[in-house]
Amino acid sequence: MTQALIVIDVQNDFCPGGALAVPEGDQIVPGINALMAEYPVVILTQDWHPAGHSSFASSHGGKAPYDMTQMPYGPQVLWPDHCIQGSIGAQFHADLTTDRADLIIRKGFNPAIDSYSAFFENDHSTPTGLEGYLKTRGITDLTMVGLATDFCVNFSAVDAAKLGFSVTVRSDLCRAIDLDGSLAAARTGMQEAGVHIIG
Ligand code: VGL
Ligand code: ZN
Repeated sequence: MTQALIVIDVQNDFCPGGALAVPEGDQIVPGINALMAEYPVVILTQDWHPAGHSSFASSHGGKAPYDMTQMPYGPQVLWPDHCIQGSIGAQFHADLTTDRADLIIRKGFNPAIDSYSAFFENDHSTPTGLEGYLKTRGITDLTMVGLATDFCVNFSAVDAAKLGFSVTVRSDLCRAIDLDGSLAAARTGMQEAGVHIIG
């Protein structure tokens, strides 16, 4: 059994003051840094969108942030412009320890498809490559922390469980956006997928 800590999207735009700020998003940083010491493998993910990305409300005439739209792959929340490749907002929070990361996986770079999950784009079929990376390294157990509980952590945890990993989410080291009950739905979905939620 080999364990990895997956730190999801602890980036400036998801922290207070950022473009898509998650309440208290910055408060989890010290705890995540401390937790890294307990894992032999640490992986970071980074939301990484080109300007004009299809998940941005600004790319859809007449739509406002947090409206829904229909994409070829299903319903999609439209977001404020965030985590644009190379921007300050896309950088990791300045206090996050990044030195321990064996791998930084970027996602959401396909202009036409959002990617909440670290494993698959939102079409649920285009892989990011993370599954192969973990399996070829013999990693079987994943602990996930980061932002946001109800979107990228949720999608990553559920996909990982479906792929056969043992998955634990440390909810004390995550924070949520919570749109229209999305946090409660995410918790139920993760539990149904066999994800262990602790903290
Ligand atoms: C995320 C919305 C849009 C996340 C990323 O990291 O949870 N949420 N892009
Ligand atoms: Zn995004």
